[in-house]
Amino acid sequence: MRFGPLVGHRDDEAMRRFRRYGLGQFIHFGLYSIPGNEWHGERPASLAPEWIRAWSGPNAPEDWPQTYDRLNEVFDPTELDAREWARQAKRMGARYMIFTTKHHDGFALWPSAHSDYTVAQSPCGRDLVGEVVDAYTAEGIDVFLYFSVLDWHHPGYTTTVTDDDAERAGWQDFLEYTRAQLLELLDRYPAAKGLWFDGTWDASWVASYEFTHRLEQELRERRPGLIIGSRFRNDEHGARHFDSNGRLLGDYEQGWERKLPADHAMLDGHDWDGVMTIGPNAWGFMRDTGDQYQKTADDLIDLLMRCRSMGGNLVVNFGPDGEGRMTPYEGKIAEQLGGWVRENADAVYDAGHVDLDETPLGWLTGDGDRVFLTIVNRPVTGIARLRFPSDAPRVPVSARLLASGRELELRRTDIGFDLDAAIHYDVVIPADFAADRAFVVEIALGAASAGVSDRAAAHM
Ligand code: FHN
Repeated sequence: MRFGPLVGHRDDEAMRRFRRYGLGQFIHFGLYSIPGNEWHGERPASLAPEWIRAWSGPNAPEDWPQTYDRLNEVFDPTELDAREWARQAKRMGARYMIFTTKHHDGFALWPSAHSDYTVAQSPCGRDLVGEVVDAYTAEGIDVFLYFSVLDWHHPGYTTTVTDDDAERAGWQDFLEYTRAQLLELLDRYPAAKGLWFDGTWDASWVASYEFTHRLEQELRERRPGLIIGSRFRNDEHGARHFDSNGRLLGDYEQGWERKLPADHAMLDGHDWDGVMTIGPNAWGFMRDTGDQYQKTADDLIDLLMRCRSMGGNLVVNFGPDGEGRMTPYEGKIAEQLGGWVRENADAVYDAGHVDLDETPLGWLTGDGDRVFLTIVNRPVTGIARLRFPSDAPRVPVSARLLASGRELELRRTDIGFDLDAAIHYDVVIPADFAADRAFVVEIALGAASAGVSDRAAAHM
């Protein structure tokens, strides 16, 4: 495989930091934030709002793509305060964020020297990428630059592989423009920690594997330590994310979009993150979410801890309005999620997958000395039971509620299963403990010989 992975499994400081991000924020912001999924009271039947330029059919406005493309002439998000976004993200507990520098419409949120379709050709005139990178970096939040290869604006962009000489020349121009913009992003924003690619599925890009292989090498040389997900390029057989021999193409698995791995084993030791919308499939701003279900803070806590239990990060998406304001609902979610994460930080950031049987009560994370059980489904019995292998060198020795520190009764319970290779540990959840959200039980581990005596012995 000549065009397989350029790097193997990384364990440098940047990747160790990635593993401890825990929670991230995605922001989709661009020209599509202006219509917010509707135009003069009409809206497309079934498109994600940031795809509105692709609107067609009987209710699409006349000359819609041309109208959309001229939105740069009115793009002026005067309410956008990147420092306010960053402070909100900090309160939410995000340790990294991904910002759409250029989405599929091709409009660049930085004054790119390689395009005439950027913030510089709009009343905005500001370098929004620069503002975001500076504001988040100042809050200690790492920034990843989202970049869509797919580009509806560049005349040379084509979805297919073509034999036509003029189209081939156009595609070559497009490749050079893409390379120039990516190098420009790295040069302009040295604080950015990673590139987050999108729109890399068309046959034209897939067939450009020699170019993308060279370009990945160039990007890595230009910025040692840069993190690149698996969605950038494919091998010479068209295999994406993983090459034809099953090796990861990038530093982490980047295919978990609005879906999560079924279990830890299927990840095969790869780093990963899962990106998630708050609505069903809306990344950009939506003026009216109608009866579409909006995830609650409880949903996101559940998803966050599910990701952490499998060693991944959860990235929650936000779609500010055309003025650059966060929506009230998303603002509320950020505060609620942040409140929970603050109280339970030990279970979120430095804790990852633990090799214990899953439990229907919720999600397990651990940091070597402690196991954290995030209880999402509170047991009616008042007993949270965990299975440990009977030969485990380290076993539970004490338990408490992580948020308050309240000590909990812990018992070693032999339930008498024939040939059971597990020992059960029961944590008693006090009946007088009221919780209106998921809560975390912290279980300290100690040498097996120091473990609590079993229930039978305790009652003799
Ligand atoms: O088409 C895009 C979509 O608009 C959005 O940007 C998401 C974010 O991960 N990515 C694409 C589809 O994979």
